Amino acid sequence: MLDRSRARTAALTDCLDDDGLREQVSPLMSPLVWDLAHIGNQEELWLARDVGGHAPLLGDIDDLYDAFRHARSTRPGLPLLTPDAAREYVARVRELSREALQDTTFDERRLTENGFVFAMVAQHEQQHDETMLATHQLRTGPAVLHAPDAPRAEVPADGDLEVIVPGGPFEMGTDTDPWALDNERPAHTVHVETFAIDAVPVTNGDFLRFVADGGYDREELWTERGWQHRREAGLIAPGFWEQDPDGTWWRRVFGRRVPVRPAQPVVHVSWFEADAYARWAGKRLPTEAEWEKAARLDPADGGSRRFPWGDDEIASHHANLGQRHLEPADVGAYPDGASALGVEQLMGDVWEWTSSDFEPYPGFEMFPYPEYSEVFFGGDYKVLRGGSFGTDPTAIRSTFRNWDHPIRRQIFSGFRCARDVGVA
Ligand code: AVJ
Ligand code: FE
Repeated sequence: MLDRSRARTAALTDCLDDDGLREQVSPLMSPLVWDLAHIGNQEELWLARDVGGHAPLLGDIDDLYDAFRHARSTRPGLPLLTPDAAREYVARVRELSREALQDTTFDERRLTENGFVFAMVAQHEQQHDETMLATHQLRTGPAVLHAPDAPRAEVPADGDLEVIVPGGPFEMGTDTDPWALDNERPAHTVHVETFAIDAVPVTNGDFLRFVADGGYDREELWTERGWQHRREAGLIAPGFWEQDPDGTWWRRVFGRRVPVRPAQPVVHVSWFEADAYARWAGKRLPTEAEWEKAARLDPADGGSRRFPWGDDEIASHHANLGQRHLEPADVGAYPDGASALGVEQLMGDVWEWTSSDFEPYPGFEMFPYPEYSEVFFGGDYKVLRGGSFGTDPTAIRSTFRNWDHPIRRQIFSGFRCARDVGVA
């Protein structure tokens, strides 16, 4: 898994020249050469030094690559390693990680403490690879990334279709998943009322109707903060959408201009836009607990599964993950990935905004460092679930929790709606 993440990191960085790697394409993102060396530095801290007991390889570079010392917007001004030096550094660190791996034993059900940090480091690299993919999406200039189109649905799913999720208790989070990060723990029982959830994510076609119905101009559909942001940022459509004088909408996707495909899940929307759409549709966003119950509940035994389709490892027919495609797949394209209740495309395609703030589960214990999750609890963050086309299978499961500010939309974010249903 470490090798797979490194191949992806190389693909995302070897396609640009040194200037491209040093460029800051948006104040929201780091130069790619910072992500590259940060990946190596985190790996050095956790594997080469902590597990392997090695001394620092390059003297005093930890501060440069500490995400908490330097805001993303200031990183181009730092005396960063050159692209070649960064490549050499990450390769040398990897050699030491391999040595440390030889001496580490893994427990089958719960990775031992040293074993866990290998899983954490592999996921960390994949998370930064997704962040680097978002940086690529923000770049201008010719396309440098290539991939086959995502699957098309012969018959796109009916966007109005909902699934009823029965009320009652279910087990949220996990005590036993060896890959789970601290914020996914511990398992705990949560009661939710019976509710309805969309069987598939909200599509471009759905969202176009919201745009055409004046959704961006109707204050009553937005929260107060959402409306203020919509005005200040001048939002009129999802991120990377462009309109021709004749009214046709296009999307800019990794350096190409493509028609807005009605059957594809909408991507690059902020929480505020998702929330306004849901109100326009007479619905609401699901809570995080509702989303997880829709994904995990097995009504046959009341248990919670690792993935919507069960506990089988992720295969390519289940979900659009791992940057195999550079776009979400049409709704209806992954019937094999449906949950036991029949909810589709929960994994992959687009991260799904929920109505929930990012908070610790009852009994949360920080592990192994507070800067992964703990320092973000109580901040201005909404939870996203399920992963996107740019998320690697190692870095996603139905318990995985992502979070971001409600104004953000450079991430591969979409959503689906839910609503209350009266119980007879
Ligand atoms: C879990 C995606 C919000 O990218 O900020 C990367 C993951 N943590 N390095 C992020 C992470 C430390 C994190 N997210
Ligand atoms: Fe990081």
